[in-house]
Amino acid sequence: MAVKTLFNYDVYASAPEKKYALYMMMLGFAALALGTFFGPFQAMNYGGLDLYPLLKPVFQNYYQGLTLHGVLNAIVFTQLFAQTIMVYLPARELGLRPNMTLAWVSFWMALGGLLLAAVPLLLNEASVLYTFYAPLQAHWAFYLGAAIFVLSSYLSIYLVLDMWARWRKANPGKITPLATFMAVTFWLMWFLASLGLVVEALFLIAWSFGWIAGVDPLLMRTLFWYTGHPIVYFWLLPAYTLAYLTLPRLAGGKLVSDPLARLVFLLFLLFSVPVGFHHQFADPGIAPYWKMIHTVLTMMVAVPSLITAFTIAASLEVAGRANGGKGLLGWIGALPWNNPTVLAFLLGFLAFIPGGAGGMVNASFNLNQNVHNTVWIPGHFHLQVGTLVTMAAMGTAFWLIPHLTGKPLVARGMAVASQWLWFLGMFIMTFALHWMGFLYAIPRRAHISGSPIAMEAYKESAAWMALNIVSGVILFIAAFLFFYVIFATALQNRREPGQVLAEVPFTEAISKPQGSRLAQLTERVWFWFGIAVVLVVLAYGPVLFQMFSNMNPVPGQRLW
Ligand code: HAS
Ligand code: HEM
Ligand code: CU
Repeated sequence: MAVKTLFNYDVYASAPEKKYALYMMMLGFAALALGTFFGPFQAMNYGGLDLYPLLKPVFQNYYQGLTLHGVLNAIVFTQLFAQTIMVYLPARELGLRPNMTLAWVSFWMALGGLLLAAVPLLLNEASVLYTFYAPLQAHWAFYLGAAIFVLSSYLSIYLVLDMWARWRKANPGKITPLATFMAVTFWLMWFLASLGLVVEALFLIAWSFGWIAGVDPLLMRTLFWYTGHPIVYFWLLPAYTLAYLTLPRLAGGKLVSDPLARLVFLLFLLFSVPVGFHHQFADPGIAPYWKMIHTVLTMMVAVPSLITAFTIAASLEVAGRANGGKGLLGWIGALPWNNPTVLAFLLGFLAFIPGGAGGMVNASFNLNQNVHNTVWIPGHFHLQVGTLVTMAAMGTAFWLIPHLTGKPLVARGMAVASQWLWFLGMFIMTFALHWMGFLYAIPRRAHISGSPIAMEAYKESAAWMALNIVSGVILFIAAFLFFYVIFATALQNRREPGQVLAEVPFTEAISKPQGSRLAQLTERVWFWFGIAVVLVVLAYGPVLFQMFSNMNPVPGQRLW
């Protein structure tokens, strides 16, 4: 009884950053819950089953749902998760408290921006999809809300740089601890990457208020993809961070190399941004040699993921062998597959292998002609962001919510089931989408189930369409189980002392940074940031200069 009173007291009094992290993360999961709700409807659409009429009169059409799906999942959930992990982990590692006033300002900015953008989204006044390509024009509140939401991440950048500076002052000459190094390079990458979106937002806001009559669609697309490619690493790197820092330990082993992990994050800082034209191979107005340069740079940015494949697999092998696994592959079975967090990462990484291979197909300039704007593309990225990134977040929530709140995980069996089902559903859906896109050229972003002509044209693909229906049902159940588990965990009244005192499961490294030349080199973060800026200026400067000096503004349109 005494214990209960003690822990009902105030868990956050001695660690206010826990409350901040909890609120950020749960807001992100709330966004994911609503965004994911539309997923099965879209999967049914590609199964030839039009369930959208069921959503009327609340949601008007396919594109309103698809916009909510893309915006809430890919922009809102991902950013909020990054603002949780990439602030909380370095704070814990360094034993420093982030500036709590600014941390809360960032939370309220994110929430305020989200609510402002939500109004036109829910009223069908902003069904412009998460890429908001001009000349599609949304209500100003959408652009303004989105801008405020994204700008809240700039405070997160500051929070981490500030903690890093304080730590360095107190520890001169020491090598930055790994989580902090990852967070610093991550936020610097995001700062450089987000500039395209910031400039685009200025145009779009002015345009939607009527201060300027038109915007140039090609310039808007180019600014969008300047941010739009690196944003996928903004989604991915929190998952990688958790995979390096916590997964080996949770699996019962160690990280094989700390310096290699630093190299990976450094390469992402260098190569994430100057590659955006691989989304614009089909756009006129960009000379092919520029597209070729971005193709080559895209192949470079796959390297850190290949290093990650090696390092994480090797660390898992160390864990499996420590658990008693024998022989060539026996260590795989010896991994703790019944731990829902480990399971989520293992399955997520398995999906990431074909997802990454598909990315190389997309990036291969001429092969891209065959897949661009087909459902192959949602097939690709549901393996990446829909599976690995989302499963890493789901899996992490299973220990992080107890860690932050002191409340034990409820319904562990359901947690495990949700991860198997999510993986299975995504696997089936993405398999079907790849096939339908590559071989039958079925377009993405198409409400085919609402069009008898389209259904007639694509009838050869009926078997694959059936798989989409199956996947939609499985994913719906998976999502239901997952959200039940986390919200029931967070909202229960029970707290346990052991949970409150539990530390972040940071992994020990076998090969350490002390004395490593590689680690010394990566430590010169500002120098590498400068090189990243130069690369961006070289890869984008001349093209952007030309576009800015030859603008062809067009007025807005509403097609929905
Ligand atoms: Fe992509 C389109 C190229 C990675 C997301 N991508 C998209 C879109 C999204 C997206 C959302 O070049 C659509 C945008 C839209 O709406 O139009 N992508 C790539 C390439 C990579 C890549 C080369 N993408 C991602 C990631 C994403 C993401 C990551 C989200 C998180 N993508 C493209 C291109 C397009 C594109 C074109 C435009 C297509 C078009 O025409 O529109 C690379 O970064 C991928 C590198 C990854 C690997 C895999 C490494 C494997 C690992 C797993 C190891 C396994 C282990 C398991 C450890 C090389 C790390 C062990 C397990 C045991 C059980 C033992
Ligand atoms: C688009 C299904 C979860 C991000 C789509 C599409 C389908 C789909 C079929 C293609 C729609 C079209 O092109 O017309 C699902 C299902 C999910 C799910 C069944 C799980 C229940 C997620 C998650 C994320 C995500 C977790 C990211 C975190 C996206 C994005 C698009 C998309 C960014 C593109 C939207 C656009 O083209 O504007 N989804 N999805 N999805 N999905 Fe998902
Ligand atoms: Cu890309």
